Amino acid sequence: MVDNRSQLNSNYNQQGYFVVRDYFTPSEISSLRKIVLKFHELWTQNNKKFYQEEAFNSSLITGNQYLAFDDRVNLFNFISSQKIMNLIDLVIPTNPAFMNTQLFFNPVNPQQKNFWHRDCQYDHDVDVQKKVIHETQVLHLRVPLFDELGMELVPGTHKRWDSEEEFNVRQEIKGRVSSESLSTGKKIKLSAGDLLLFSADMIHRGLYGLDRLALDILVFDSAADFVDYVDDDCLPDTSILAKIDDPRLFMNTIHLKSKG
Ligand SMILES: O=C(O)CCC(=O)C(=O)O
Repeated sequence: MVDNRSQLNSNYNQQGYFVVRDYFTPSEISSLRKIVLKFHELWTQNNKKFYQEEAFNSSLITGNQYLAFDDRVNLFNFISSQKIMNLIDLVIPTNPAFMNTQLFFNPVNPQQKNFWHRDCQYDHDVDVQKKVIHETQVLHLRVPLFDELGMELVPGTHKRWDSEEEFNVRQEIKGRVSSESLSTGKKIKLSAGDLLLFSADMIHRGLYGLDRLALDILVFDSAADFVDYVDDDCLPDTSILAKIDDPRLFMNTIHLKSKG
């Protein structure tokens, strides 16, 4: 595992992502899938119009709007399990902090297209994006609950700026659109049981199709200024914290919030 860990670390540093195949047992995935499907059914009923017309993800899966106490405890324990923490610690060795969860599914409209982006482009204009990609980044840990076509990533773009082709497509300029293919894109097919960790600020897009339902866990480095992005509702309260085996991922966020 030591060699494997340094290999994963060097994959992340060089490429901006790594995949661990068959990381979870069928029984771990089946328990997680049951909880997440409960959330998804209630969420889609409550967001009918948005779901029918344009949605491709939901968030705050750990919140208290849709899941009951025991399911939330189990979900928090999955997110902060030894298996997940081992991977987070590899990339963020000091005080990693929980940001949120998102659930990615297929849009109802089969004509709806996916789109290349860096997550930071929704918060910053181009000049700032050029800077933030060299600073601390948010991580996504994707846990597919069914086999899926996965993600398409542009390796190395967590640390480098766009080529002209990438920039024109991602920004939809010079007649290009963000759903076009990129010559530098790398498709990563995923099966239930695999885990994909990637930098949210690298150029990426989801691949729609099959029965995709993927839980993304978002984490950040406590040294970076991301705490304002965290919604209180996705954090455990004291009664849940008492039932989490290793709550440090959540405690780091709660601590940052208290410093406000
Ligand atoms: O899977 C998708 O549809 C997009 C995923 C994505 O953009 C992300 O995880 O940041």
